[in-house]
Amino acid sequence: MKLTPLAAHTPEAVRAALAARGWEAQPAWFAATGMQSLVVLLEDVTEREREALVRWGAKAGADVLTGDGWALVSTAASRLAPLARPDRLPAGLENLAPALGRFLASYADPPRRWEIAGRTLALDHPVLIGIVNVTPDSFSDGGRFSTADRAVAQAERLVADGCELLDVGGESTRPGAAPVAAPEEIARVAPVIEQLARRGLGPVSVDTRKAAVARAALAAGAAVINDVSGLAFDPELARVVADGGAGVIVMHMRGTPDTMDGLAVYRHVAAEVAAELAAAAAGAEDAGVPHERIVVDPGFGFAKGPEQNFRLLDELATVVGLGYPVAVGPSRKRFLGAATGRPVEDRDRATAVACALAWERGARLFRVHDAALACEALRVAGATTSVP
Ligand code: PMM
Repeated sequence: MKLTPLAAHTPEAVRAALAARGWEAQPAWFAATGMQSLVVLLEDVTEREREALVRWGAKAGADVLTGDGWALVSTAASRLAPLARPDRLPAGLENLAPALGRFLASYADPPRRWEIAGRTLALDHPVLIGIVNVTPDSFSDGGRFSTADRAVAQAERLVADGCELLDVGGESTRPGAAPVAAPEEIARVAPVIEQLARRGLGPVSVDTRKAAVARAALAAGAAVINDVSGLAFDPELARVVADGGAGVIVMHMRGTPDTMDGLAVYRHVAAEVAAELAAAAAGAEDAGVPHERIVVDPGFGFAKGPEQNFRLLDELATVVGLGYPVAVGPSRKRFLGAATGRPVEDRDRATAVACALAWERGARLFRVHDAALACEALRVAGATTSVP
């Protein structure tokens, strides 16, 4: 007998091993995803549920670690699947089925498209979102593109370098940045969005937390609202997205740019960010935004310190497990400087590496200042992944 350990970080190695032995593509992919080992963390577990889980684990051959109110379950996806089926559920585990069912469905068939106003973006390859700042005080390009003409020139360069969405922002969200009133923010972004639409550059997203700005941006031709407050800052914003048929990026943060640094306290950052994002996305759906228009973003640098950002980057699959496409925006951020020692103007290589790592963990959209380097990194990362 000859033994070869396979690479088990994705189902790919098992799929390829089966394909090499004559299996057709689809059955090989389903068998490979079924064999993939998954770990789920269960919280708010009652004593009765905990006992039922331990009994089930012993019978099913799954590893179950438990403590007060929680359980960690590790087993193959195919073993976990019966727990999501009401007709095959062991007694006592009825509450587990809906959430587990949603997770397993999106794990086996991840979202492949994002519906935005007027079109669909395919997510079978890395999608670059180019940053077009029209703020005089953005931390990273310091107002160099503060006029509409300069913003348009920057947008042209971003599109030439491979961006499929242009994110126009008129309010800096760095800590301590001066707040911008809605009329001023509209005066900054609307003319730029109009010009981009007129020149066929885009689609365009608007980076705003305000319903009034979102409404004006959609009227000017924007197709996506990118809200760093996760629809928490302005209670009207979710309705504007729903009524406008727009796509939305729901980003995670806590508090406001002024208070967020003091709120970067987590016991388990990936689980907490995922739970808070799930609640924000559910709020969007309750306000009438269809599931297929929603993208979530862990919000690197927002209410997170360097270590928390790196933990979150490593555990990004936890956010991907929510079942929405995931966008990330590590571009030029402080945590990349903490790892490389590089100043803000010299972090595009680090950004490109972070994007490639995020792709490997399931992110599909990448918000960047410099698209050329990120595009190259993501081409390499994308070439290692093949999903039928
Ligand atoms: N970061 C910034 C602004 N907007 N939007 C999303 N979706 N994700 C981010 O990480 C994000 C964002 C801050 O960076 P900037 O001032 O360089 O634009």
